[in-house]
Amino acid sequence: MSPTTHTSLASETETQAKKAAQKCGCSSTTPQQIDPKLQERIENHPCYSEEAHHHFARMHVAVAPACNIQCNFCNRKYDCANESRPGVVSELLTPEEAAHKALVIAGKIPQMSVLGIAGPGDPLANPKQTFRTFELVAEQAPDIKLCLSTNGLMLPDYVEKIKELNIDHVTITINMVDPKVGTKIYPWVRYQRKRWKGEEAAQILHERQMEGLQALQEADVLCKVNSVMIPGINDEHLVEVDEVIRSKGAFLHNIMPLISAPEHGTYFGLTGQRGPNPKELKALQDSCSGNMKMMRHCRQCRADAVGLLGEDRSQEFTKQKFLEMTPEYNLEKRQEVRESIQQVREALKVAKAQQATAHQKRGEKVLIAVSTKGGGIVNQHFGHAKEFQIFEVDGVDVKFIGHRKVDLYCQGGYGEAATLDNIIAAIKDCKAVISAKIGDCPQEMLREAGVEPVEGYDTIDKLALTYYEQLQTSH
Ligand code: CLF
Ligand code: SF4
Repeated sequence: MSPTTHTSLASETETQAKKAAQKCGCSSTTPQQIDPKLQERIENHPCYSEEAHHHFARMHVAVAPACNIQCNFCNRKYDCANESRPGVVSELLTPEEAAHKALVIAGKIPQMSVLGIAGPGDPLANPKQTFRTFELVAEQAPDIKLCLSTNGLMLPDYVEKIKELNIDHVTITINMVDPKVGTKIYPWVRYQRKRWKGEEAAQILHERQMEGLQALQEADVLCKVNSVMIPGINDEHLVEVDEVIRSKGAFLHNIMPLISAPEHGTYFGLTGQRGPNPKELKALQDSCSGNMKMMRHCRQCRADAVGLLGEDRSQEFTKQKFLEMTPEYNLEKRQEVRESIQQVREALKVAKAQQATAHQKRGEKVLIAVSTKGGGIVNQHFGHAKEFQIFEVDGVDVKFIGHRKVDLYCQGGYGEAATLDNIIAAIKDCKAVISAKIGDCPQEMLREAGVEPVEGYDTIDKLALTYYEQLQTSH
């Protein structure tokens, strides 16, 4: 998307949001629940702020091939499964190529606010490439936030370096705090030139992760913890993991579902270990949510992901393509785009507050699916959705609880019946699906499946609450 396209999308979104706000005439904004200084640090980070993920994009650069542990949900032919979708292979880059790519994308997608290194192996098992990349990007594009994701084994050795380079966001994948559970997840760990197995291996990893987490807190680096939910192995245990990491200062917990397709050739895939279904995942996230923020909008993206979290633009920027592109990084233009996004966000906040005034009667919670291209607006046709965002609505709050990936229904002018069946299966626990437009055939089939098709083009909050109100009065 060019800067111009983005600006027009922004103003279109802004107009929609402002219009919605004006209709009810309310001007108050939603109060922030976290410390304003902290809020500022996460404000434009699409992973650390759920609200930001509707507006800001991230990019990953695949500069880190080696790994120092083995996870049973990972096949080394593919990218690190701790922060990416299993079965995906990224093109490896040198730090110089990675910095070039960052500058190209910063020009083409000015709402890209974060550069992350998350693989294809473990970034801290490749410290030279990882830190060189961050150095080059920080020198040439100072407004891009730097983000690192690691299994934590080598983290205690690099916290100082992380601080020095102003890497303000670090993710550690922590799947256990009990080495006995760890033996079922990690067959080995390579540490201090030795390969450790069994409980010793899990013990080393656990101690290093805890030490790293503590050191990040002391250094005032924001830390998110990712955990892979593996039913029957660590699902119940993750409640304890959540408590421990919270007590040690983690800012955000992201519990992701295990993906274990046999064709990915992972140990879990080949032994028939299943992943959780959306209901199980939500139940665990709900039971862990306590005082700590829970991330529910993770898309388990690739080690070379580019774009908003719900979109994958990596194929527009393959190595062959981006090396031929001239970087058009322009700080001034990027700031203008940021300001226009800020206006949209303000307008959305006003619209949200206005909805809060208009809807004050809580009722039974229902799930609603929404198709959106981002910006907090229902602005996508049903047939163009590659995912549906799922909201839990109770008449007052419209809470984002996750997403469901689907195959595209509209295939160049006609709809695929089999695809429609799969889409309906993916959202059949929802009372309604709201899209900018829904064709007659899907409307009929959705109704038959008990999912009400609703057309609308406005803020997600407004359409969801209006539908909820209609639902209540029709009962
Ligand atoms: Fe990348 Fe990770 Fe940084 Fe985000 S991803 S390194 S924190 S910029 Fe985000 Fe992607 Fe989920 Fe990761 S959606 S897989 S949590
Ligand atoms: Fe694979 Fe990442 Fe685990 Fe290493 S840390 S084995 S790359 S999932």
